[in-house]
Amino acid sequence: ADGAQIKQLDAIVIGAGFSGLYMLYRLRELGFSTRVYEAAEGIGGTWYWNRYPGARCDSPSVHYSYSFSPELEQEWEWSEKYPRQPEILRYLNHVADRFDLRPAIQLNTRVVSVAYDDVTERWTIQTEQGERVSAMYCITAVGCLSAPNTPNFKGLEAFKGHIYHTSRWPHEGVDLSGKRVGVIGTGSTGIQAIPRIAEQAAHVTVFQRTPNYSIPAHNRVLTEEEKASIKKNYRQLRQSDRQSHSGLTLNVNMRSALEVTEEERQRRFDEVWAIGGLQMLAAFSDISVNLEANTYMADFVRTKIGEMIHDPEVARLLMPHDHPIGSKRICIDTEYYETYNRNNVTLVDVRTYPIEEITPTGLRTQNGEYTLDAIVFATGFDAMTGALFNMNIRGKNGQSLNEKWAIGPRTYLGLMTAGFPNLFIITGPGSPSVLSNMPVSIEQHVEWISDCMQYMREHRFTSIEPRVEAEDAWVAHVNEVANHTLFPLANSWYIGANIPGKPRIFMPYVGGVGNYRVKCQEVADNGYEGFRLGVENGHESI
Ligand code: NA7
Repeated sequence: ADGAQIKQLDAIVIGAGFSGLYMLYRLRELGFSTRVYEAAEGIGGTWYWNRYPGARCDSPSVHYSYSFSPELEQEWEWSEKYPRQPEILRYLNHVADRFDLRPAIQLNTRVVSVAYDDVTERWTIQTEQGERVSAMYCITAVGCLSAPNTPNFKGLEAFKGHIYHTSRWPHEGVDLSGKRVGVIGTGSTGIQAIPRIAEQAAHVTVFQRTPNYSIPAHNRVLTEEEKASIKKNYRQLRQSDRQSHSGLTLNVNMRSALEVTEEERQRRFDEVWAIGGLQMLAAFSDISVNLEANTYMADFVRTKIGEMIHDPEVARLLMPHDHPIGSKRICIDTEYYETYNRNNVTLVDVRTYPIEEITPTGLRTQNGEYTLDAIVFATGFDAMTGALFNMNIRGKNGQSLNEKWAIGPRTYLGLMTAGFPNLFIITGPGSPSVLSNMPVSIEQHVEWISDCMQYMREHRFTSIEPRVEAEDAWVAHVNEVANHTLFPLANSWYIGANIPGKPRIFMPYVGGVGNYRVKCQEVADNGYEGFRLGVENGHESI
């Protein structure tokens, strides 16, 4: 296509999940011509794709929602404390309809390249269908956990049964009744799916490499009184979420686990266990920073596991010992451990006896062969960078993002990366995103980006990118903050450890959502300190 045929826009947004929908809404309000490109057949992002049995959010529904529209808050009804995937997807579809977003969203359109033109100083995307579109701004809203990780086991293609990945679960659903099902993976996803699959299948064999700590959700239906009280207090609740450490208001105990008596510690652990969910890690102030404090809690959870599981050998296998609690994403479950007491569930340790191959009729570990009709991969994602790398992004001088980030992602504030002017990354590496309640982080990013675009329009700037020094300082800061916590002690996807060959760099910012918000605002208030702002073809900076 020649230049004349290329659609020209102010902004291209890639992805129509929580981020892309709100980005579109804001830019439309500000009068920027914007179009959203989405690979899926429908909107919803994470909640479009992850339809496996038991899929549910770990943040309470009232916190896991948009705050930008008080009317939306008042009219939408959440049915349960923790929302199920279909309910979140319905919510996002409601948002798209209510704010008339659909006309600007192009579905079934995978972006395969994103390139900056040094001469026109514009971005051009190309879609899988060959369509090319050009814009002054390109905004990625592709999510942090969206590129599936499917380990390349020997023999995979020869398997005669069905293979499923939890994040690509068939929309028509899957009938597993009467089937012998293998599940690989015991992260958040496996832990949610296994109990539901076990209710259906003839037999479930769980292949576990690393046990995780899982806390009961104690999910339940919200009462009418609770719903009314939430609706009355939304402004206060949002304010406190924005200022909180994790984007979720928890009842944080400011005392150290080391300064209380054994009885008091036990009492507090029992209390948070009974509340369930993410509240667990707020039991004491130092669970995520002090190994001794952390070990008290890890011991408590291991004891709970021991109490729940009838077979002592299975209980032993389910108890994590290789990482501090919370240093990998803590899991939240509904009847996970109890499921291992069923007589149609077998736990197989593939740490001691690794998976050797998939055979036409099942799966073989170093310890023996398991006959299976279906295999479910609950093996997670190439987190934070995978979806960005899949789009072949090229910035100034044709530099590829994949090359620039080959030894680890480099951003300033998680929002932009030097050499890629006017490319904004929503919830990028170096931002608190994946360590937080996502909608709160997403709204903050979207608002920062749209404020920045508005500022540039008002001041007639045409380009913005981080100064290299500012980016280097931010990367160093992200690492330094992480090193004050126990996070680097785990082989987690936060650190790229789940993907063979991926550089081991701690990617998210653990400094807290509230502090991060203040920092981003200061940068903006100081005329976008640390960024280079330019005028058309002038490269003038302030
Ligand atoms: P996770 O948390 O990355 O879990 C993936 C699981 O799959 C985990 O238990 C892995 O074991 C296991 N896995 C991955 N590769 C293999 C191989 N090759 N062999 C055996 N086992 C393997 O992904 P989830 O989808 O559960 O959750 C991702 C996030 O989504 C979650 O944290 C929430 O934020 C939402 P490992 O621990 O690597 O030994």
